[in-house]
Amino acid sequence: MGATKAPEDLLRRIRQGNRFLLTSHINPDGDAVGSELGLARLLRQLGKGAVVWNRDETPALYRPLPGSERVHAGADPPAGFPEKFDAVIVLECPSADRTGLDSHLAALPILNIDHHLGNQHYGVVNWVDSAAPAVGEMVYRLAQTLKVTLDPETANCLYLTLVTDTGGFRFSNATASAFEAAASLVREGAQPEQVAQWLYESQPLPVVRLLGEMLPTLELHEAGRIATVRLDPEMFQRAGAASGDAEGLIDHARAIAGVEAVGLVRRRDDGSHKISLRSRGEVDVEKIARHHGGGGHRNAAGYTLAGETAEVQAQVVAELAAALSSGPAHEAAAGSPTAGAAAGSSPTTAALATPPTADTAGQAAAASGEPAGNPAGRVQPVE
Ligand SMILES: [Mn+2]
Repeated sequence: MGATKAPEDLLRRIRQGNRFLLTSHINPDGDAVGSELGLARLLRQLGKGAVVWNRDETPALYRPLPGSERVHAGADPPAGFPEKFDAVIVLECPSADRTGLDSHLAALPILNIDHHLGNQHYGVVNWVDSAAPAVGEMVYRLAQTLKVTLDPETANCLYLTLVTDTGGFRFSNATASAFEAAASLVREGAQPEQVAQWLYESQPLPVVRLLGEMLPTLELHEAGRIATVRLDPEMFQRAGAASGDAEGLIDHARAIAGVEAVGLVRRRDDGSHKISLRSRGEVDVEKIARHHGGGGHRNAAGYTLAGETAEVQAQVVAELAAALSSGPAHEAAAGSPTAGAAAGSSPTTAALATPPTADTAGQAAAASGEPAGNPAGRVQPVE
């Protein structure tokens, strides 16, 4: 599937319309927010009105993006909707219901711009390019077709979509066209250093303090193939951290060489335990979570367990050990530990790089209360 051009019908509707509502999926990620804000600026450059409306708030991570303060968030429509709008442009969203706003959106023609393989073509116009590294890259192509010269702020918005969707140009969707678009956007004024600082160097202090609380609890099991970490309410208190500050901390344990599966045992105020599991490659932790009434996807899942912390942790380790020995990763590892490590890491990259996989994962993970990002290295909102 090569890069496709924006369909004529889309161009015509954009040229003829005066005012557009832009939206994306619930729990918006970098590609969603960057594409929306970038396209909104581009439309305004064409003399059109554009309002971004998302069901959920913009994650703190993406709030430095220009225009994020103007995003309308929540279940209630913005002023003048729908009568003052000509069309809805839905970006980076595989189905209409994933906007969380579909009952409202039906009032207007929907222009669907996306790169998910499983996109349901719910628009009157559907521009779906599953080869695109990010929807922001499609918006960039749209700008070229419409002959709009980007300003540096718009270039930054679209550049951010490439960084987040490719995991900082690490996933297999970091294709030549991803780098080409990135290079063009830098030429148009995007600032990689600035964007990297927003995404990777803007952690609130309590998050780093909480990491400091968590790391001494790190234990390795099964000859270093399983890692466990723990959190409890006292640690949050000492770190001055809020509940959401733990998001992404588990990835520090998964980044250890040789570790194939991680369990985070988090004791809550009421004494129950929230278990978060992460794995590499073929090691399936969703099965474990589902067994306990939780959910997620193969490499990231969560559930709740009652009991004493030590017993809960022992059970987590036992179930992860069973998952290791039943997965193909184990068979690969049987011959040589070194080969096993390599076999464990490369399929992860391949599996997680495909946008539909990642999105399905995010969807399921969100349903289970797990972070909606890609846990194997995608940028995760740290709020
Ligand atoms: Mn995307």
